[in-house]
Amino acid sequence: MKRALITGITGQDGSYLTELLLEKGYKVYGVVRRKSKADYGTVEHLKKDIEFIYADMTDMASLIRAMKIAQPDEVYNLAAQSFVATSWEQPLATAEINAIGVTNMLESIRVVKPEARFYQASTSEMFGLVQETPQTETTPLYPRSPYGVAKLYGHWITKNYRESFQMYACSGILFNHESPRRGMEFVTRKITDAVARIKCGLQDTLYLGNMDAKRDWGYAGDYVKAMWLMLQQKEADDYVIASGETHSVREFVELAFRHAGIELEWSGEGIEEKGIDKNSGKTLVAVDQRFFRPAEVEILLGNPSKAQSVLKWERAVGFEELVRMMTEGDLARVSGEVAGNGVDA
Ligand code: NAP
Ligand code: G4F
Repeated sequence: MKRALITGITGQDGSYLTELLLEKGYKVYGVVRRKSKADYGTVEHLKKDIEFIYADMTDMASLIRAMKIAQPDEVYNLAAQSFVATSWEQPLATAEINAIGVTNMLESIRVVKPEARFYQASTSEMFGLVQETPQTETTPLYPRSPYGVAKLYGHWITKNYRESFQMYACSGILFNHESPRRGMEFVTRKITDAVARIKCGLQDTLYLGNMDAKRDWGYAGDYVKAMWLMLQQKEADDYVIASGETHSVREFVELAFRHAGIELEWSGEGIEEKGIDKNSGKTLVAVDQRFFRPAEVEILLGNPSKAQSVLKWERAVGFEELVRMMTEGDLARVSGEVAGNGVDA
């Protein structure tokens, strides 16, 4: 039985990766942080199948302890302060977790079990002010947020440990991936949750920032398969994982409302732009300056050719299907809550 240690197991990707590894017969160990109220996040439903270890990316002693307990064949480092907007509010904590935390994990592996295979959750946010389109493994990096800068360190320290100590250490440069388990503050989930709340009469308007931003969005369940594949190769390497399509935030909004049976038409520009319900004439979407970022990543578009040819990785879920899955998930959840609370939807 193979053994895996997953940091960030309570997050979106942690849950899909755990399901995949359990299906493959792994023994799964998950790093969790101590909280005032026990909370297993997205893996609540898998609690009985996981061995949890209390540790923190900023505390190397705790990671060494986690390595000693788990004795893993594979380590998946998914833990991060992953919300880009927060990285301007907490740049030092972001660096401690997303940059130094990676070295803490790599050193812990070196001390306890250097032959363990290591996956680092790198990100398309490192491309930032993109230097070429589409982005590949060789595109120059130009991060635009404290999050992106910290992840760039994590990316390079992973490469450096591979080259310095011959460790099997890979970085997956993953483009945005979403799901019904996505955190509520990320734009896709914020949209699908708002669509459901508006549909159920619990919210009037969805306020967003830059709707011109374009992202290469895929489904998290597809992307965790690539993480696993990266650790099954003969040689460690880095791979771009992307859908190869880019869509604006505005397109995502339109499609999510359409799945809920609401057609929008747009009026105004910039901060005055509004999404209006064609039927009722009500303003359902508006712009709020507070959601703009100090520096923006305007467009991301990845080229996953290397992963397709070497790893034989393919995504199964396309953009429309992803939006449908997330909107339906939130519609079911919110309408269930409304029914449960006795509120008339
Ligand atoms: P997520 O849902 O925000 O999950 C982050 C996880 O990290 C949570 O389990 C969180 O634990 C844990 N964590 C945060 N700080 C920690 C610390 N100091 N010590 C230990 N654990 C800590 O993120 P995700 O979307 O699953 O993404 C997984 C990884 O992929 C992240 O590294 C992210 O930066 C990267 N990534 C994500 C995407 C994407 O589109 N989703 C794209 C590229 C790269 P708590 O539950 O205790 O908060
Ligand atoms: O959903 P987002 O917050 O994701 P972002 O910044 O692209 O980061 C995500 O993907 C990265 C991979 O590229 C990961 F590394 C990272 O951990 C995270 O998972 O924002 C997407 C876009 C941005 O351009 C943002 O400015 O949506 C724009 N946006 C417009 N209005 C908004 C909003 N984003 C949020 N969160 N909230 C808004 O109201």
